[in-house]
Amino acid sequence: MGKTIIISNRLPVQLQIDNGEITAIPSVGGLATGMKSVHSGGDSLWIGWSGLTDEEIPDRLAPKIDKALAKHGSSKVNLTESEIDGYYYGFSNRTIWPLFHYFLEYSEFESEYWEAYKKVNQKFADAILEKADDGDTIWVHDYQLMLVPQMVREKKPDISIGFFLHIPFPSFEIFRTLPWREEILNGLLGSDLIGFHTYDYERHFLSSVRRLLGLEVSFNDISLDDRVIKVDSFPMGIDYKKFSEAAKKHNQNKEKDKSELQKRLDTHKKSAPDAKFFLSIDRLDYSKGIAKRIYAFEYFLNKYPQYKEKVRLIVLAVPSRSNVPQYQLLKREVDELVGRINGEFSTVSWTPIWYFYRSMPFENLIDLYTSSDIAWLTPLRDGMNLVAKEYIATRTDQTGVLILSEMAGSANEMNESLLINPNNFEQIADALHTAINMPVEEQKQRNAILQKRLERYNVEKWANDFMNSLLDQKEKDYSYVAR
Ligand code: ADQ
Repeated sequence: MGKTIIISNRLPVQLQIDNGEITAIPSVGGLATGMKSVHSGGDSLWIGWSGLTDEEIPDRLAPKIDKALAKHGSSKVNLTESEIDGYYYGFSNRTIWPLFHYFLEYSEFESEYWEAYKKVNQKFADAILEKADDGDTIWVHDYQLMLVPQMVREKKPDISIGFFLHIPFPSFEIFRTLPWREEILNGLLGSDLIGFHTYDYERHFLSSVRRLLGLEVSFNDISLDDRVIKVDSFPMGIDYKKFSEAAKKHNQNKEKDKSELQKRLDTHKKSAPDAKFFLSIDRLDYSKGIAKRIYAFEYFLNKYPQYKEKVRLIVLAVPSRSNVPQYQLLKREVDELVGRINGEFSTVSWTPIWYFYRSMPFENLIDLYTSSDIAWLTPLRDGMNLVAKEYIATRTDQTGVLILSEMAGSANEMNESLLINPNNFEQIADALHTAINMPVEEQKQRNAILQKRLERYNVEKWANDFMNSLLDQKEKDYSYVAR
């Protein structure tokens, strides 16, 4: 059996440059953790962009960087600033991201972006081809690299290629508006296995393949002249143990070991023991519905004034893609909205919204998850939403209520939460009211079921299921060709 090559826009390590010395630190993100079982030892290689453009890497440091990355089984694709502008901030995040999240009006169809996307996808494909042998297995990740499977297939027709999309695949009516729709589909069809988070995304993709390319689709197989491509759903899980154990440890912390944030949260809890914390955590992205959530909070305070001074909304927004204009506009909108609502409702002893615009260390994320009575996650569209799963995993005493948008992929597996339509303020206000008053027994019943499911379908199982399915598919393929 050959090696596995994982390929994604970013590598699973972060580079640190200190006095000319380079260190690569493994990142703690879900994908990096989930792939641990696949990306182990010497028989796997991860290819991606290092996060530094060619202009940012002094020539004398380049070999050191390569060496530091190699220690983590990683190899970088070199990209210039202008390539990152066109491929990443351009086509990936101004064309595909908004379109696939149903923000058609935000999608920019610029041929310059498309050219950069093609060029950079070819660079990633070339980086794979340079390292790949015939018996290897390639796993390509996400919307930034949709042309890579076909680019590799052209040069290595028998190699095994899997592709997983981490964001939604939109319905045919949305997807058809993309000027390069056939090219994107053909790029993906270089794979042997194409995976999505949900069955709906899978059906949308198959419908586009049938209607735009006229290919034969039977159940979830696409037949080409010489190959059969399997399309399937693999809902991504979390590193359940990491979150539940961190929460257990956190709950046993003595006063002196607590973080400043936790001490502040405790002080507020003590001063108003009946008050409830609502938690909202996302990257600052228009698809996550942050501004709407804050409007819905205002609606809730007006509809149920008895909760004034009794509830607090903690908004943690992680800075993201801040050179894209829509993200700058959103930042301004959220800043103003929080200011206006706090100005309108605050009293001497109460500020309704605590707003943090930053990334937080893992420890503080656990402080927030474990201290919040209600997690309120209402994306307008979200491929999966791992925050919802992380919140449940940290509720070691099984209390807590999750209010989750129907538009998140995770809603399919989290029926025991309170599912809402993020555009329906009436329903949201009522869900918050229900959550505040939900008996502890009911909270525990719901969370026990959710926890059992999340513990079983964790991120390692997700990665292994995908890899096993890819191996099966390749075996099936060979027998098909041999017939
Ligand atoms: P994202 O859009 O980034 O991912 P999500 O699935 O919620 O969304 O994952 C965010 C991750 O970042 C979580 O693991 C969370 O712990 C972490 N995080 C959030 N806020 C943080 C903060 N303030 N500080 C530090 N860490 C923070 C994309 C898709 C999703 C899909 C994932 C995985 O958009 O729909 O679920 O990929 O496929």
